[in-house]
Amino acid sequence: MVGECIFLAVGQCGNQLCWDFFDTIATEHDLLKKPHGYGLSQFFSEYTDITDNKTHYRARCLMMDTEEGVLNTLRRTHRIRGLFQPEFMVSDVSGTGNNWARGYYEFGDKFNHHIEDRTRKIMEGCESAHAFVMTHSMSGGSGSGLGSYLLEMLHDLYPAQKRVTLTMAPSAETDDVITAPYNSIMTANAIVQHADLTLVGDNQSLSDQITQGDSKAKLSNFSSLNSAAIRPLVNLTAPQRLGGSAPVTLPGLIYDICPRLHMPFVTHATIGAADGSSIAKVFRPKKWSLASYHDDETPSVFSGSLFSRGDMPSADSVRTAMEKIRSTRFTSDLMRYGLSRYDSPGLHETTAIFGSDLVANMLDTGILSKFDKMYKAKASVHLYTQAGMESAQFMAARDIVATCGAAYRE
Ligand SMILES: Nc1nc2c(ncn2[C@@H]2O[C@H](COP(=O)(O)OP(=O)(O)OP(=O)(O)O)[C@@H](O)[C@H]2O)c(=O)[nH]1
Ligand SMILES: [Mg+2]
Repeated sequence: MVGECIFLAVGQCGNQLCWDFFDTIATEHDLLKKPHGYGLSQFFSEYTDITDNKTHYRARCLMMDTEEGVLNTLRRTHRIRGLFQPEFMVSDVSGTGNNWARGYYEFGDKFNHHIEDRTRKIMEGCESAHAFVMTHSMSGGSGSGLGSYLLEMLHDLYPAQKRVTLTMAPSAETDDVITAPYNSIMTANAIVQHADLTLVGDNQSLSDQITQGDSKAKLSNFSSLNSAAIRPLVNLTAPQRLGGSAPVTLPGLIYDICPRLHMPFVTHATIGAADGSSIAKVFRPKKWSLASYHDDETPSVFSGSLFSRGDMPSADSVRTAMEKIRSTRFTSDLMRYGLSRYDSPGLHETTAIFGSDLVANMLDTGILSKFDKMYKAKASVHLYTQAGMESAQFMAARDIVATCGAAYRE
């Protein structure tokens, strides 16, 4: 029996990531033609349609937004729209205007019953749900504010299930949301307290990863960024979905990766070919999904796991690569790794996820300093207090996040 994962998508980025994730795994399972994979039930429920007497699938998923445009477009145009039911889409018309407080207070209040009821309904369709996976961005108002509300609600109502987030953080140089520093710190604060594992990426780093740093190679939309952003989750869940020699569950991964960090961010990278020499490449900044502000651009690692798809690298080459990583950047002996072999023809990828000080760096020198600058000038603070937030909450959240960032370095 494979424990189920329930997906929760919040805001524009969250919903687009979620649909792209399901599109990718539906393709891997050939869901629309010849479904296969012993762990299909992890993400999909089955039902028989009496009109054609065939088995059909539905994503175990609840979708939320404070405006309706994104969900309307997805349900009208996306090629896997048949996997999603309107009953599990919760939306409104006004949006939050990039304001965490409106997402948290106004829409938390407004959607509360609806979300609770729909989540319970999905839970009732599971035999033993073991995790929630939330997709969202930190910088707008819905994915951040309503997402924070949701994490808190899940923690309260379903403490036994792990809460995993796939989170897009603002990029260092190309912030496109003015209030992103406030929204990001308030969201990081909620993640620290209510999430068990966060896979975090930023658009600039993902774009560099795809274009290999070629500034002329412009990305015209979010779809290729999203393919890169969801890849770690696709790969990490693959052994359980498709079968493999060392199936990994999300709760098991949390146990391995975050054995002692109370701020459970991880960083990860997807690399091209699964041989020992390229495994070592995960330490090259262009392969990371999150920007680094380190002087020497290489993070310290506290714990980590590697997952390979397709052809297995030889045991020797893996050992050599791991030794290299361990000897250069490892600050403890907590390195654990699992290599899983399972069928995925044509795919040669290794996803590495590391508990590291990369996120501490991002928090210390990136978002936190922008937050401090804005807060000192009291820029836009009134918009948050008008929406129900106390001004003291800004600094309280900032201090919790900064403390957690510092804890990585101890
Ligand atoms: N990778 C990726 N980033 C996205 C996507 N959509 C939006 N973003 C980024 O997410 C940030 C804004 O967050 P949104 O998700 O649009 O905001 P929201 O959660 O809908 O909140 P509102 O402010 O209420 O609209 C910006 O940095 C965008 O560049 C997406 O599909 N993929
Ligand atoms: Mg939006």
